[in-house]
Amino acid sequence: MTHTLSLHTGWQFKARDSHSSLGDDFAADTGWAAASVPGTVHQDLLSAGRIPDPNFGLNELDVQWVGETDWLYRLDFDAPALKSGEQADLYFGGLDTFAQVWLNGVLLLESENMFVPSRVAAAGQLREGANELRVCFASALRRGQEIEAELGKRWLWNGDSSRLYVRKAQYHYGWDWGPVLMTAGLWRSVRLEIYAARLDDLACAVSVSEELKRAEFPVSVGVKGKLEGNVMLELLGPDGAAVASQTLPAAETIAHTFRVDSPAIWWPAGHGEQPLYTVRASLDGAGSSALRVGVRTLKLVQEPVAGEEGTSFFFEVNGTPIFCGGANWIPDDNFLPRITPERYRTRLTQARDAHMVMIRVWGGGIYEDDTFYDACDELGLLIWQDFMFACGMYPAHAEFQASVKEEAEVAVKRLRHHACLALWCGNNEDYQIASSVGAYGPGGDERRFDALSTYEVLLPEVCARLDPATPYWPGSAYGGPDSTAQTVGDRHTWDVWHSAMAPYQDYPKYEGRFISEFGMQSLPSLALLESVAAPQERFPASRTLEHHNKAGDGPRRLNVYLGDTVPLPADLPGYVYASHLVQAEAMLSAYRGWRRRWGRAGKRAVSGALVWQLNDCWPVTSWAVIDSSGQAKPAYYAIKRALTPISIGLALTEGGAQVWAVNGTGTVEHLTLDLRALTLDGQTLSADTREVKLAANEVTELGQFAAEHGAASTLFAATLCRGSQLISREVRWPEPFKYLTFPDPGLKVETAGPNALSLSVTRPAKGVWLESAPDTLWDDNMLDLLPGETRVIGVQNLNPARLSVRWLGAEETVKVGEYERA
Ligand code: BMA
Repeated sequence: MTHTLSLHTGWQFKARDSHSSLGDDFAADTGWAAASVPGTVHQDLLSAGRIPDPNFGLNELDVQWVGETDWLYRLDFDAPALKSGEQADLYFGGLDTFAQVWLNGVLLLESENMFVPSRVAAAGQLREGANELRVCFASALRRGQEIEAELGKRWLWNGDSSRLYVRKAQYHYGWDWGPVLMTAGLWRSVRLEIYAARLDDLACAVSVSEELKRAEFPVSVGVKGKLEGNVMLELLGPDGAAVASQTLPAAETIAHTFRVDSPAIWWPAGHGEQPLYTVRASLDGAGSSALRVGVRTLKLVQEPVAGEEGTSFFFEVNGTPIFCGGANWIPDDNFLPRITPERYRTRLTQARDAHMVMIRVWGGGIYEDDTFYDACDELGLLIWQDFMFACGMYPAHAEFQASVKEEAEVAVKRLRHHACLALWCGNNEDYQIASSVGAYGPGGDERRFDALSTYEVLLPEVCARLDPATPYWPGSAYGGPDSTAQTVGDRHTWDVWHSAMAPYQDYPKYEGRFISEFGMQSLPSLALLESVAAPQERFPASRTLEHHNKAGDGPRRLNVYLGDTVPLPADLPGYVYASHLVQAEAMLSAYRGWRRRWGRAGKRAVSGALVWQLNDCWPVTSWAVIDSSGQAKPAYYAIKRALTPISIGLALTEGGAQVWAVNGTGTVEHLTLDLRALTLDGQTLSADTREVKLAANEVTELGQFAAEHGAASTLFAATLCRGSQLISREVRWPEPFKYLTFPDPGLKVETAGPNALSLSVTRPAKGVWLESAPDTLWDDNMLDLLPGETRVIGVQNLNPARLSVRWLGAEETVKVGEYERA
């Protein structure tokens, strides 16, 4: 029987005292405090009251010493006597980062890569009864800087340059949205396993015939230790019922293929269900191990785009091309062990609820926890998985590559069975930085691009060997020699915000075949901001506000986009609102414009748009559409509207507006299109209603809507309905908004049942933003309202007493009750 002893309680930690020997330091009676495992030293210092909360004010600056210090961890634990033939392994899920581990005074392990778990045979050192486990973490910052001093400084964007030599989550060194918090500690689980035999490396690369009629589940598993007794392999259906089983004598490797006719098929969110089968292996008396797998085909299709240059870049699942609206994911906290499975699920559910189907796990973070990918399997979110390299000219000396190879093998083996996994990707923007320093692209000297061998030889070899069914892509962005290519590969569209600071209205011009990054900064929610900035540190000029914007030129660029778009705000709530409105408008422009280019079969010109970024790791002004308290910003609702399965679009032209609709469903749709042109104070100028037919999984152009009274003073509204059911709606105002005079809309907010509010106006209102409690959830928000219509908005956790509203042109945020009484 396997006996597993979780080693999570009873740990202590202290700062290493360099004046005493390591032995004396570990044996010291004083200086120790309780430590959390899994945990980080910052969490432990916080709970011991020894550091202030780094998320508040400028505190981050005061805790930098933590990352420059070496830390000791110790645990005394009892172990049972080993029986004859038994082995004992110590298992460390993750050590952050330069760690040495001793058991009863014997050095058992040295580890330098936080992404690689360690399993060490401990039987030789383990004692019956009391045992002493000791761990020393050297400062990753100092160790990295020593290596850098020896091997040379290398180019990078973001963080201390020594990070390029250290296999530690790169965002810990600070990023243009994240603080410098150099954690250390036992960040994933720790346990002692005692066994005569145990199962290892359970795998199942499900495959299914093209017509989805017949699935194969080739299960394999290894047995370590004594090869006695039997292994039972089982396949359970999505309902948990047994489908098939096979018992085989224990051997070093056991394999058996289950075949299933008419299997339940796994689909991305919005395209079908997410049934998951379970494969389970059980070894007589030694427990079991299981994986959940989904049956689906997945291809990355790069084919000609009719009438255009280059090739498409779309994902086809079960033979259906999928437009991948979605987002980039960064670690949801600076202190990784604080992210619970529930928090992962909440954040990912928010993404799914906004009609996103793809999440990119960005290369400056971590290979996420199993529970993250489990949630994506269940929610139907496809995963674009980067390997953990970001914005740097990484080294490729033998020792470094050996560590990378081990890291990649561990990651691929752990994640390859997930139905959600759509792509392995070599790195984030390393081709871009190589181009920028003349080491890649036309005229570039590729001999200076050491890591090319990592992205084009090492990683593809690991993927081809261990997960041949999942496509591999060298980098994000990547499109051959031109690192900003628009007609091949994926593209990071930073022409808006970074580089040229192009107007967000121009997003459609800066398309790519698949836009894997683009974004617009905004402030976090007002409530979150107020919780981390002292009252005198809030507005207008404040060190705290600027400190909580990590992009060097962030506050300046943000002000340019605000100044281009809206009258300059007069107070903090106005500033938050203005930045939210601009971000939401930018998202609409990008998602609507690019999705219009989804085209049709043979002409998939743009096939995905992943916003930079879904989430935040601390309270900050950033490109995130959900702040670190979990509150969705207005941009979130804008994206949700633009990605709704059937969506109407309007683009302003000199003479009026162009109209189109995207039908992302698999069926032909017959709907009613209603077009209206209005004056800014709401008089109808012209109206048109017609029946439209929208082909399945295509974009249909619906013609031009003329502005008879001049586009500069006309509001355009388009609505798609199925009978009386509203399917999609778009309103376009003349831009820039800052020149418009907005009349008081005469807004009425009424209760419409237990979980709904109804909204109506007597004059048009732009950007109506409802707020209540921080945990209030809205179906839709940041609305454009027109006279003559009533909008019903679903809402959960509404606190009516705190319900407030603001719109563009309002002088302040007003409590709903007070506004209506006035
Ligand atoms: C991207 C990302 C990040 C960065 C973001 C915003 O390219 O890959 O490196 O945070 O831009 O600048």
